[in-house]
Amino acid sequence: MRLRHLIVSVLLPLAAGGCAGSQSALDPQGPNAASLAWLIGAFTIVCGIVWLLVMIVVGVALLRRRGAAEPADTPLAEDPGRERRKGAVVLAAVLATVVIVTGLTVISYLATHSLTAASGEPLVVRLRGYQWWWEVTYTSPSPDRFVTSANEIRVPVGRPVRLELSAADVIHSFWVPSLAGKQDLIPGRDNQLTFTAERPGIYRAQCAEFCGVQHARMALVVVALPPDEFAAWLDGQLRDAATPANEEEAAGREVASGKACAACHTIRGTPAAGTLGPDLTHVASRQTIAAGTLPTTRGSLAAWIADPQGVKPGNKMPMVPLSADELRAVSAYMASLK
Ligand code: HEC
Ligand SMILES: [Cu+2]
Repeated sequence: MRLRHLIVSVLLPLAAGGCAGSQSALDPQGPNAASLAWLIGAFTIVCGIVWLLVMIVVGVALLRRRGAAEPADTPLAEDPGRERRKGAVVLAAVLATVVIVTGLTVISYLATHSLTAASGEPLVVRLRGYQWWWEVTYTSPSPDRFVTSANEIRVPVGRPVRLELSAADVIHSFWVPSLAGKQDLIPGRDNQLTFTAERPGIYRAQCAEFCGVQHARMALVVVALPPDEFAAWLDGQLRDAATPANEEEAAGREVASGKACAACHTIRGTPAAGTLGPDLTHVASRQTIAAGTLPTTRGSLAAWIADPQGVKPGNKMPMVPLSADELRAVSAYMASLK
């Protein structure tokens, strides 16, 4: 009874604990993540078997010694047959070790190799890490089709995506466990990561290298879309910011281009052209603001603009003093930037 309780209490958390979902290396949604999941599975099984064998041999040795102790007065007595058997066992163990270690090295080399392999023309996306948000730039063979966004990467299903990783300030690390392995973003060094999403879906990523006070609130989502939906979305992103539909939004645009906001943020089609913060041209089309901190709604935009330091203490956006009317107008305008 007690043993059963023990087994259940050990296995249940393992079975229930975070093995699936939108951020799990054990629930791969693309070939790159699948090869890593396969690798960890193979390592776990092989090492588990080795551990079990060692434990069995140790157990047998402990039990047998009691009965078969050699007479104390002849410690050097030789039994040629027994010596030969011992030698054979040691040789077999050494050979098995060599085979296992070599095998594991080869499969891990092959799996690592497959991480940068891509079939077909990849979509190249530049990902730049800032304290504490992600700048995302979609590149294209024609320079007038570059688009900058933040904290969200949209990708077409089935097409390889090559991320070109860089960092503006400190070392960050990009990890989207459902789709790929982990890769660092290092100031002054360009890294790459390739992945393919096989199914439409939303996959969560997280900065995986401690990068300062708001490291935990530096998330990102990868949204995988059918290719035609992706193309339509990209065309929409290429357009300038939506023109205000009413007086309130027009007043909000005045605030965004007249106040300090414009020094840090770009809103294409308006005078705002700063580059210290996320591009806001289509901010309302993204799922979250402040790198996964809040869902994008008019209310959370207002809460953020009114007091960014209260929402995400220490982040690099200062509170810009606004009147109640200005705050209402600018958040209405932000919410209209689909
Ligand atoms: C000194 C530069 C600076 C100023 C001034 C500034 N911001 Fe920001 N803003 C930032 C930074 C940096 C972030 C990213 C913060 C983070 O997520 O850590 C940000 C984030 C945002 C976001 C969320 C965007 C997203 O996609 O996550 C909005 C919306 C925003 N700012 C609007 C404004 C408005 C409106 C003003 C003016 C009232 C303003 N900002 C003034 C630097 C600035
Ligand atoms: Cu980071």
